[in-house]
Amino acid sequence: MSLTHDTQTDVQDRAILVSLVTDQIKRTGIDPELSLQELVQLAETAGVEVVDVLRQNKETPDSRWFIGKGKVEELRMAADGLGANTAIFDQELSGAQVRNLEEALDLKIIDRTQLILDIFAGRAKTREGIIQVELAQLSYLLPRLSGHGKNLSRLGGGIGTRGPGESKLETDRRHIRGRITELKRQLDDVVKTRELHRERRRKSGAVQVALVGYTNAGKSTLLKQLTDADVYIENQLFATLDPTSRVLQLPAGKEVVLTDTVGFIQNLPHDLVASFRATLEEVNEANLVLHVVDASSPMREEQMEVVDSILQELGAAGKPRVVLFNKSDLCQPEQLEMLPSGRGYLKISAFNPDDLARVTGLIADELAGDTLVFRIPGDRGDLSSLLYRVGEVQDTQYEENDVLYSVRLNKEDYEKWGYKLAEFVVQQD
Ligand SMILES: Nc1nc2c(ncn2[C@@H]2O[C@H](COP(=O)(O)OP(=O)(O)OP(=O)(O)O)[C@@H](O)[C@H]2O)c(=O)[nH]1
Ligand SMILES: [Mg+2]
Repeated sequence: MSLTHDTQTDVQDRAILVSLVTDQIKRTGIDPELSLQELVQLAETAGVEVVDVLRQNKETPDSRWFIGKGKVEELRMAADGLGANTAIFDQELSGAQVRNLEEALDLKIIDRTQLILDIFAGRAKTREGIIQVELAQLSYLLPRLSGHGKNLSRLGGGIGTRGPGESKLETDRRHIRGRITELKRQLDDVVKTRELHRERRRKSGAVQVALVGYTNAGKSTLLKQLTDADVYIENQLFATLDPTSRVLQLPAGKEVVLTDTVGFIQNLPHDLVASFRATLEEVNEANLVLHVVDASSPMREEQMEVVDSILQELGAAGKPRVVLFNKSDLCQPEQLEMLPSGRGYLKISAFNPDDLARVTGLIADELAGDTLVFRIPGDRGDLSSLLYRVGEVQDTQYEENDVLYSVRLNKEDYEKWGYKLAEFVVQQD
C-alpha cells in the first residue's frame, strides 16, 4: 500500500535509499546524513518501507549510472537479498541514468524530486493544487523522455502510482506539451480568481499574516490553535498543500487574516516552486510573515536557511518578519537558551495557551503603529466602523455630536485609508 491509503491495494513498496556524495555536494555545506534522514521521512510519508541505505563518496557522478558501476552491483545484491523493488536516490537523476539503472537492476528508480512530486500528487485536493502538481510532474518529466517510449510508463510508476496517470496521458511528447499548455491556461484562470479574492481582501482593509516555514514545523497546528480552524495536521512532511486562511481576532478586537501555506524543504524541486508560484504569492501579499521553526529539529539552522532563501526567491525577503521557535516543549532548557531572542523572536509551543496569547500580542505589536485621534461626526457610522476594523481603538470620548477616537493605526493602513480619514485627524503623537 502506498502514498494515499485509498486507491492502492498493492503491497507496500520496499525501497533501498541511495546517497552519492560528490565534491560539489560537499561544497554546498548540506550535511548528506541529515539529507538522508529527511529522505527516510519523505519515503515513509509516501508509504514506502525503507529496508536499507547505501552511501557512496565519489568526486563526480557517473554519467551512465550516477553511482559507480561497483555500487550498482552492490545495490543489485542488496535488493535481491532484501526483496526490495525500488531504489530512491537522494539526488536528482537524468532521464538516461534512470533508464540505465532500471535496465540494469530491474528496480523502480526514483529520485528525491520525483518522490516529493509523488507526495504532493497524493496530497493535492483543490483544483488549483491538482493542476499545479500535474504541471510540475510533466515539466519534470518532459526533458527526461528519450523518445524510446518505455519510460513513459514511469508516469504512472511513481511510488504511489500517482503520476498524472496513464489514462490521462497518451504516449508522446507532443501530447504532454499540449497538456502542459492546457494546464498553464487553467492555472491562469486560477491565478485570476486568486487575484480577485486578494483584491477584495485588500479593499475590505483586511490585514494579512502568513505562516511560512519548513515542512512539519507546526504551521497548521498554530493556525488551528489560534483560530479553531479545521485543518489537516499530520506528523508527516507536506501535510498542507493548499493555503488555508482564517480570521484571527487580536486582543484589542482588530481582525487579521491568517494564512497557512505549503511547507518548504531543501532542494524543493524547481518545477514545483514554479508551479506553486500562484499559491506562494499569498506570502507576497502578507503584511507580516510569521516564520515557524521546529526548534527541536537537529536541522533547525539549515531549515531556517532554506526558508530564508525561498522567501528571497519569492521576492518576500523584505517583508516584516517574526520568527516563532515552535515545539519548545520538546527542547532542553539549554537548547532554548541558545536560540536568538529579543525583538522579532518568540519561543513557543503551539499547545501552550499562554504562548498563543503571546503570539497574538506579538502580531498586534508588529502591526500596530502610531496612535492618532480622529474626530468623527456622530452620523458617520461608516467611518467609526472602519476605524474599528483597520485600527486598534484605544479610547473613545463624546464631544457634542462627535466622537473622539484614539486609534493605533499602522503606516500601511493609514496610507490605504488616509484618503477617507485624513480630514478627521485632530491629533497625532
Ligand atoms: N510537541 C509539539 N508538537 C507540535 C507542536 N506544534 C506542532 N506539533 C506537531 O508537529 C507535527 C506537524 O504539525 P503541522 O501543523 O502539520 O506542521 P506543518 O508546518 O503544517 O507541516 P506541513 O503542512 O507538512 O508543512 C504534528 O504532529 C503536530 O502535532 C508543538 O508546539 N509541540
Ligand atoms: Mg501544514
